[in-house]
Amino acid sequence: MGRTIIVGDVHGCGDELGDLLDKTRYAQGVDTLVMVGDLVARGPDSGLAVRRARTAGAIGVRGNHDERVLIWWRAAQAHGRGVADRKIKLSDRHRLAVSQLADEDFVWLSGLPIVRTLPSHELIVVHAGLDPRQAFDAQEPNIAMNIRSIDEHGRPTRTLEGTPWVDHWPGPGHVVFGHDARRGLQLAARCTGLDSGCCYGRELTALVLDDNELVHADAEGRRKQLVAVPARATHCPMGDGKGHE
Ligand SMILES: [Mn+2]
Repeated sequence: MGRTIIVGDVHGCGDELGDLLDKTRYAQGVDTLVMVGDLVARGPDSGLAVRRARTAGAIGVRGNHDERVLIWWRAAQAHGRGVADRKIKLSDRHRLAVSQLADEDFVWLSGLPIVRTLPSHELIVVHAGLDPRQAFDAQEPNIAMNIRSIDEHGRPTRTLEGTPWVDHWPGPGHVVFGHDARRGLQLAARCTGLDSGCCYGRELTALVLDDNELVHADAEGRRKQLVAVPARATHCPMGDGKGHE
């Protein structure tokens, strides 16, 4: 069997995804390619990003931005694109993303689950994180796609206030996620955060594991399991973290 390559948030950076597949020497049909979600928006070409992942045979989980464009697509499927444009309020970046995506891309995005496991690596993959009050397979989708922290009352929040959710996850399993470019790479004992901010001009990062290999428990060992490529440009300014996305 081949390796498992788990890729952080691509956010429309299709060229950098190509660079990362080259650098890791991804072998389609041999290796397993797993996306942590948020393939669309912010970067220059959401269509290229999803097409690259899709045609490379990737699996993955759904991110909050993927879900946003899927809300538009479901309305377009049900009522037509004109009605969807009127009824579904999209930001400029999501409107650009839906214009770049083909039907095949939407179908592929719509097949992404909220949480998935990679049993041979004892991993759980989710876009934003897990509510520590619930089992990994009983998560509320909006929390799993948006959480960043646990607030002072012990509740999940999408903001950076409180403490990172990774500090609260009791296990079992090791969780690989994205979504939190402001905190960047997170190498906690039971969790690995892979959003290294490619769309903001930083890096696109993958966790690369051999067949049945487990993640290193310590951060130094885990760094050796990471492969990254630099962003080709600063595609988007980073917000203040107070917005809802
Ligand atoms: Mn996200």
